[in-house]
Parts: sequence; structure tokens; C-alpha cells
Amino acid sequence: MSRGKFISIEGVEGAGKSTNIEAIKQYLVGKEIDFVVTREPGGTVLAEKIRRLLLHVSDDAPAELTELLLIFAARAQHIEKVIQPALENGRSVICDRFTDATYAYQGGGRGLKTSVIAELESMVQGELRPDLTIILDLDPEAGLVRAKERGELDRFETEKDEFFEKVRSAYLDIAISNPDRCFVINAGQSIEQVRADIINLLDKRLLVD
Ligand code: Z5A
Repeated sequence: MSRGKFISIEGVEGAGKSTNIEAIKQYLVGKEIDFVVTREPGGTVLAEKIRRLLLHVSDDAPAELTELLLIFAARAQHIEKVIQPALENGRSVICDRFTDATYAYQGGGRGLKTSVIAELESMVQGELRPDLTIILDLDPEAGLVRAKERGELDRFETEKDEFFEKVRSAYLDIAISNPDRCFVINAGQSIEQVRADIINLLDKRLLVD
């Protein structure tokens, strides 16, 4: 049985990850590709509990290193229980954020060292990396307007504009460093155009090899 494809989707708040995962699901159904949809932080009962700790606004917010370790703890559980089994069983995995988010938020946004993130990445993931990463690029201000329309802001969404500018810029750097895996899509376009660009990308990249 051939291994499933691992697709991650990334971007700043409100860039349209959830919206476009729906389009990816429809695409895969149309191609008769078996898949699971999951997210980070989260994806298992335990990892979802860690997610709540991470997003909750609290007087005792996690320190930067605590945040990083919690994210990788959730990821270790998610990989072991959901991602690896699915891929090994020939199912594709669509993941709403993965480790590029850690490089972008904890590395770019918080300023933690890339070498520390890379060390944890290697410890937790071994060789596991997404086959394809879609980066939805959007002016963070526009993303926050979209996110705010949904109601209460989580702990990340209360960060300053400067934080999100760094996150965006880190994502664009990741795309430059990983041109075979990462594809940037302009998420400031209409929902229909973003969707068309994603389907076009999947047609070109997903069914190759
Ligand atoms: N985090 C981290 O720090 N480190 C890590 O390693 C990981 C995560 C894995 C939760 O992530 C937080 O975890 C995240 C980073 C941190 N920070 N925050 N906040 P999340 O992915 O669950 O949360 P999110 O980024 O806030 O996701 P989101 O706000 O749900 O955004 P989205 O899924 O990208 O957007 P959406 O729900 O599809 O769209 C938002 C609205 O915009 C909605 O009303 C849509 O109808 C609308 N929309 C979408 N596309 C368009 C276009 N093209 N035009 C107009 N309107 C649109």
C-alpha cells in the first residue's frame, strides 16, 4: 500500500485555513483519495487539552519555552496517534497548521532560536515533514478583522500588530527556504479565487509521483 500524502495549511489568523480546508476536502473526495482532516495544536483528546491551555487567556500564561514545549508535546501525541497511522494506512492527512507554525509564531513572533525548534522537530518528528504546505499569505491586519468578526479573541490573537508582521515574514522566509514543499497563495483575493489557486496547486503537485 502506498503511503498517504501529508498536506499542511498555514497562515496568520483569519487567512482562511478552515475555509479552504473545506475546498481541499471536496477536491480529495472528487479524486477518490482517502483522507483525514486534523489540526494543531490538537487532533487527539490529550492534544486538544494542551491546545486549550495554550489558547486560554490567563494570569499565569505559559512562558515562551513552556509554550514551545507544550506545542511539541501535543505534536508528539498527534503524530503517534493520528498522523503516522493514517499515512501508513495509505490515507492522506490534511493538517490545519504544523511545525511551520512553530517556526513562524515561536521563532518569528516570539524570537525563540530556530536551532532549538529544529532540535525539538528532529526529536519529535524524526524524518516526518509535510509533502506539501500551502501558505495563505495575508496582511495580518486584514486577518485580525476577519478573526474578530467571529467573537472573543484567544491568547495569540491578543498579540500586538508587530508580532503578526514577524509571523507573516517568517512564513514567507520558510517558503523561500523550502521551494519544493511550500507554496504561497495570496489570501487577500476573493474566496473563489483563493480556492481556484489551491485547486490548481493540488492538480499540479498532489498527484505527482
Ligand atoms: N500556534 C502556534 O503558536 N504554534 C504552533 O506550532 C501552532 C499553532 C501549530 C491557534 O491556531 C493558534 O495556535 C494560532 C497560532 C498558534 N494563533 N492564533 N490565533 P488556529 O489555526 O486554530 O487559529 P487561527 O489562526 O486563529 O485560525 P482561524 O482564525 O480559524 O483562521 P483561519 O482558519 O485561517 O480562517 P477561517 O476561519 O477560514 O476564516 C476566517 C473568516 O474569514 C471567516 O469568516 C471566513 O469566511 C472569512 N474568509 C476566509 N477567506 C476569505 C477571503 N478570501 N475573503 C474574505 N473573507 C474570507
